[in-house]
Amino acid sequence: MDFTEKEESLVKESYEVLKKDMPFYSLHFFTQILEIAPAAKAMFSFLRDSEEIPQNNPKLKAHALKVFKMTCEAAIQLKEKGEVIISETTLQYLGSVHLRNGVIDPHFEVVKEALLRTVKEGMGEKWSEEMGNAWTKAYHHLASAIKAEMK
Ligand code: HEM
Ligand code: ISQ
Repeated sequence: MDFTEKEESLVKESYEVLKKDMPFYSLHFFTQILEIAPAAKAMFSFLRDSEEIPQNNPKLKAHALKVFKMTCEAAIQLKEKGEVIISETTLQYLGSVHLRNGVIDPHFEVVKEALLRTVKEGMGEKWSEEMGNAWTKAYHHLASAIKAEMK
């Protein structure tokens, strides 16, 4: 697995942009997920009982930030070690949370697409295909680890 320094910096650079406005990007991320897969709404506790995506919901913001952050950390590990290592406790926890909420493999594609659209939105002119590919690779490794734990 060759993940270049350039790819790592593209992910880091865009993560920094997203981090600056989590209320906006977490909402955007979620809106994209529901646009691609409306049925996903029922899986999220903070969405189930509301008509629309709640603005400024602390859980939504915190979770979305974690997804961005973990993908960015995966990129750093890929560059440094050539693989993504997640602690056993974190993996077990994430595996069980996702299983319990009815997440299945094809959903990971939905979240990937929504994640890419959100990075693209944040980066505007600075977005490039290379940047998208770098996020895709990092996300793929992270998602594979969670999926394997869910088996
Ligand atoms: C919860 C990360 C993929 C649906 C969470 C949490 C994290 C997370 C950090 C919060 C756990 C907690 O602290 O309680 C990730 C990462 C993913 C991923 C890193 C991919 C690499 C997915 C996918 C779906 C999904 C594909 C399906 C649409 C959920 C749901 C919850 C959750 C339903 C529970 C939210 C709640 O009601 O509290 N995820 N997730 N996740 N995730 Fe994911
Ligand atoms: C949890 N898992 C995957 C994607 C998410 C997006 C927003 C909030 C929480 C999430």
